[in-house]
Amino acid sequence: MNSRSVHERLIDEKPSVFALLDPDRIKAEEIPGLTKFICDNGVRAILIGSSVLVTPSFDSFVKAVKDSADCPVILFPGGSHQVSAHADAIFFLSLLSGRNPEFLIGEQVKAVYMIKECGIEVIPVAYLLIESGGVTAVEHVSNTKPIPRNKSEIAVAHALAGQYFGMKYVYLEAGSGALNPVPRGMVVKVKENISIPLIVGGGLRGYDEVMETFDSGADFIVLGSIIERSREEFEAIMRRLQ
Ligand code: 1GP
Repeated sequence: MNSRSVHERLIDEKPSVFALLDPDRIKAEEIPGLTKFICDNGVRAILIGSSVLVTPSFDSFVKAVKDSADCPVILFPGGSHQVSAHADAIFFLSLLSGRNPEFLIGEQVKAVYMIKECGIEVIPVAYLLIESGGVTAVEHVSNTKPIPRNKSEIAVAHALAGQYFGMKYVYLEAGSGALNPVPRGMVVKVKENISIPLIVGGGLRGYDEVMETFDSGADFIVLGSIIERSREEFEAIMRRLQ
């Protein structure tokens, strides 16, 4: 049992990589091997979540990951139905970039009793969706407009609002499988203006993009689709980062 909070353990080791596992895209029998593979490659934490979630076995998915993981397992929920006591913590997201009250506060209120009952650590995160060249699942499901790619000042304003609300991280999200990742210039501007850690994810496909994102100021980057697409590519990126 680790007495330090998940948040304290995360910020100890920046920059680093979070791996995202989507229960809708991974078969139950793959979970132990995949989790071990991800951990052996040095990720800092495993995030679990889905924009939609069609699988009925979310709780057992989280348990199976936790049973095989030697790093923190953090829920990254697409809605109030994605809560499990088997995780170490939950990113308590508010989609600040949008103006849909359901994703700003509605889903969160629906989830709180369950989160309290679970007793897992709650990590508030300012979640900002950035336009990435096509309609992403987050945009469609949340029914919100992403922040335009060329409007860094708008991203900065939302990131600062999250910081002033007391949120622990800002997450710049291009969307899973995004055509284009968050623009470098936007990452630079947001990082220059906030004093809380910055997470960047969505559409990161290779080592060069990952390094550019770190060099621009990301404290953490998130890799999801690449793990599903090619374990070799994921492994190659992680090896070069070490
Ligand atoms: C999505 O940022 C994450 O929420 C990861 O995106 O699947 O494109 O790596 P990818």
